[in-house]
Amino acid sequence: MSVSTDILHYGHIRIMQKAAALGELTVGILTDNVICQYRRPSLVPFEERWQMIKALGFVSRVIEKDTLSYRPIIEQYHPDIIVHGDEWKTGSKAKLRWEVIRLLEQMGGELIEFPYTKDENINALERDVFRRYAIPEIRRGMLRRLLKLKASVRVLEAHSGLTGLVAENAKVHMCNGEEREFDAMWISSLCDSSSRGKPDIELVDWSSRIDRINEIMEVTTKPIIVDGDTGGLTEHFVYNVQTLERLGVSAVIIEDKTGLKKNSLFGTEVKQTQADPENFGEKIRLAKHALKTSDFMIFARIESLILEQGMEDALMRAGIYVNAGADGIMIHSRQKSPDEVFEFCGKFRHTYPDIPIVAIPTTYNQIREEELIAHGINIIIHANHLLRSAFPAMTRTAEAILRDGCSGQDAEKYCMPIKEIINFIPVEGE
Ligand code: SPV
Ligand code: MG
Repeated sequence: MSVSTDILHYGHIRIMQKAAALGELTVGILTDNVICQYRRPSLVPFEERWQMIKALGFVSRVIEKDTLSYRPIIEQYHPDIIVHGDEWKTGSKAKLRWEVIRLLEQMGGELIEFPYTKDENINALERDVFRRYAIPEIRRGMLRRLLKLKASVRVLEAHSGLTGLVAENAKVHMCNGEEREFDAMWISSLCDSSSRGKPDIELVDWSSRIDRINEIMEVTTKPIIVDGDTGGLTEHFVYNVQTLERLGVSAVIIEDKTGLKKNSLFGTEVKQTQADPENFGEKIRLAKHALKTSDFMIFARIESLILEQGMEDALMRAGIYVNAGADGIMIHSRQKSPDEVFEFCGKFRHTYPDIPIVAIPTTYNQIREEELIAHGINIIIHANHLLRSAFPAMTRTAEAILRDGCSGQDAEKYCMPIKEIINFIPVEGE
């Protein structure tokens, strides 16, 4: 059998006892990395999950399972029987199941499936466990864990409770059986400001931004990366990072600009001033010093390519910021091609093989995740897409109502049924 659960309930015990009744039971414990291939990082680390199963008297042997596929284990151990709950007959694990059936046919052996116990108590227990991801102490450290466990972290912007729920729940089933979700959320300054009808110039004050972050955190569980603009005055930033840390935010990214900040996608079309790198490094150093946990991360965002200051400038700044204690570097570009970002990554990686690199591929958005990952990018942020997709839809609907003189014609076609949106919003206690 293979087990990945964080907690053991009578459903698990029951199925393991049934398996043990068939012979000597070996349990494969899924490693933390493998779990991340199909769901969130486990709350209980591998070693503890291992001890938990090993302590069960009816388990003869515990082994490490470091692939989702059963192939290596079947080839190495030649089991007479593989036991599994019958829930994998459909859904994302059905492919794994067929592979097991084929391999057992070839190598001799049998798949025995027991009904998967699901009752109200177990559902409630599993819901309770899941809700732990929202606890600030747990949520805060999740980004660091993801960075350790996954080649890259996939992030989507959220600027309200509703968009937070979209980022939290969006899921697609890929042809290869993989279930894809976003790992984390980005609270973009552009989207936060724009959704309030304000320009992206650090006009929305920190208290309002923190209200928005709270609004999103209240209804979601995924880790949060906050766009901290320039970080403002160092004297203020050292307080603001502590607030974010206490809330359970995982990271803040601040950009090395000073004075009136404008959105980076304007580039040199508007007047923007890059900060003195030593001063910016000092802002990071002092903010890191103010933190109380090692979970919270501060990323330095380099605007040299945006402001056409050249690759050498970007690399020089990266060195200063890393030495000041930055937990990672965000390299921004507004080119259609990723070439300058890739060049930066190659050169930066030469000196800093392990420092996370963040990219926001808004303009070079034809490049697939795999290619960004292959160039050493660890966090990929889709920075404004929920806002940009909602806005044209809203405008189209507003214009349709004006044109038709009622909302029952074209506008209605553009809208989802009220029931669907109501059902999308979870209700506590139901
Ligand atoms: C944001 O999303 O607010 C960003 C990214 O800072 S960008 O708009 O590309 O500058
Ligand atoms: Mg921004």
